Amino acid sequence: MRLARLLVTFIATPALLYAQAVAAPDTNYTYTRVMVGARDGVKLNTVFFVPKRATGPLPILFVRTPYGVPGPNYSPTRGYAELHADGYIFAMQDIRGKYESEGTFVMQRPPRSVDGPRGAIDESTDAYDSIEWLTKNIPVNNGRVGMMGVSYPGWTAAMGMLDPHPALKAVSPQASPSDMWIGDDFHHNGAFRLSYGFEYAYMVENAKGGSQFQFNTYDTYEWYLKLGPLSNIQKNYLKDKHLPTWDDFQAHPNYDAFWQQQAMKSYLTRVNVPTLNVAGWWDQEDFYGPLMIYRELEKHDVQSKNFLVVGPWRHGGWRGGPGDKLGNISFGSATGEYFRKNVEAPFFAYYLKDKGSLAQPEATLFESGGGGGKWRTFDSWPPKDAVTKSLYFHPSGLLSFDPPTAAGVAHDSYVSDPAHPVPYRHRPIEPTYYPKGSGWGAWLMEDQRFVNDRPDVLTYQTAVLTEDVVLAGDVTAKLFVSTTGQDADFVVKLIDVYPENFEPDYKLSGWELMVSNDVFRARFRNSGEKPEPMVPGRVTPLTIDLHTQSYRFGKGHRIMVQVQSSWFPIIDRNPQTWVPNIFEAKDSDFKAQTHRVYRAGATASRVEMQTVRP
Ligand code: PG9
Repeated sequence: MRLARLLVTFIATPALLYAQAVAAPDTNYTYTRVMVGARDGVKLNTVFFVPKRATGPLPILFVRTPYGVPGPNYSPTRGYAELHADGYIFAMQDIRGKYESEGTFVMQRPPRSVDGPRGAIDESTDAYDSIEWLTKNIPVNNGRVGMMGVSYPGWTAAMGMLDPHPALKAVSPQASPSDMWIGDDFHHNGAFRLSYGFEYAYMVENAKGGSQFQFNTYDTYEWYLKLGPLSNIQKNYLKDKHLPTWDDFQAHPNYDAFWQQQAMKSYLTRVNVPTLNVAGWWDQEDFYGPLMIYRELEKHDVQSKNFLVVGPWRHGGWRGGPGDKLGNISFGSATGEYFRKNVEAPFFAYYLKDKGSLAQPEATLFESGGGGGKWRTFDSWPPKDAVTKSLYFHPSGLLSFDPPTAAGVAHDSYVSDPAHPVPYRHRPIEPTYYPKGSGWGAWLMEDQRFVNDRPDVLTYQTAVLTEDVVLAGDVTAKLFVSTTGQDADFVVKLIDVYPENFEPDYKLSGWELMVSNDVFRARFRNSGEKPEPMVPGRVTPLTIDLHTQSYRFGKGHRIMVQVQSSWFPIIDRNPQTWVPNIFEAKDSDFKAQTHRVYRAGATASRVEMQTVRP
């Protein structure tokens, strides 16, 4: 069974939904498979479905994927019913080097330089060449193409916008990564996403058609801890086999040219195709990416054709299903259906079929919390009238919008021991894409009470709120820290604490729901390219981007902030002593250290958030 199909069958990874097999062909479509030649002669495996009952020329929706294209026993409407109700030709392609396509796969192949050699290829030229073929060869197409996709296919859609084919009229990059070192799948602020990075690299590169690493331990927390230093992955498991992406992780621990060339930021100045950026507030893989793409495109969006949609979703959670719930948290309405019907379908219908008048607001964001949630629209994001408020850390675990009054120095401290890292989610932690089910998809919704009583987690919480606090915009942690060691990670989590007697659903009583979070590897505090040791005992300021949110902390709830220094095994362990490259650290380099978080006077740690009136 193809890997993509296997993954979809068991865990319905939304990014892979396209490859989902159905029992029989959809009799409403004719299915064709062709090899499309790119400019360098490499042939790309491409399938397309043409509606049989088309009464006139139709536009083409085009998806380029590393996860395998469907066979004839498939319905393009699966997960896309609202869109296909309008009538589209649907085309899908294996990107080069994957499944049935020729050529070499390169993980997140950096765009070629525009003044580089003639005939150079990248994902944008492959998209261009394929669109050229599709529009010339598929009968009764209307000469317009839309690209879309979730995650990797979202990124290939975004790549299609660089020097686009003239027929490319609309693009929806959904959960597209944009910078694998700063904030997407493989690292966050330089901290390596160990379990995801390793398991994904293995899945995509161990075999052309994909495969899964076979863990001999169900609880991967235990497996990764026993693994010891990262170099043991090559030594004890991969042995003589080399995965290009694993080699790259080891060779490029810092934000060097390798990662910078791949990052999308500098290329987005070239884009002028109408863009519908889609993200999920609780996307466990690529939340940074879509927001960054939206903000960069916005800088050049003179014609107002760049839009943002964010809903209460996990990675790809808007594809298929109602989207009324994630993990144990309900949102009071079918948010996925709403998006597909009222945002996605009209966007493509307008640009590809001249249908409707496109009343698409600049930003359509779901405000979660407050006992469910609601869609809100904005003419800019963050909202222009947002006011920044700071939540300060006080003695005895108190969190307050009031700054500390005491001058001088005060701190809380904890011992962070790499031999006992804080689990990032409830154990047992199944392999990320475990075929028999994994908590990966909704881990960001998990109740954070499971770490409250750990001595290496600092917890600060407000009094019970007497009125709603509406977060609308960016969240940033400004910490002042020190360590007895020479490096440390700091994880900051902004949490909504449900009332102890939560009547709408008593199982949620006291639930601690993460609203925003991220990790920062302190060696990169001054530069991603040139990491520096921390000076033992020196108070050090850290600014940690906790991204952006639209969330209502309801009256009767509390707001909580937790600070900790490990999040294992999604983040690799920081040795906390100085090693130039953590991938080369030895067992003996990993040492327990005491970290302090300061909370008074000029070193008052806080979480800043943009708010609007309730
Ligand atoms: N998050 C996945 C991914 C995208 C791009 C690179 C690496 C991983 C995905 O779901 O496609």
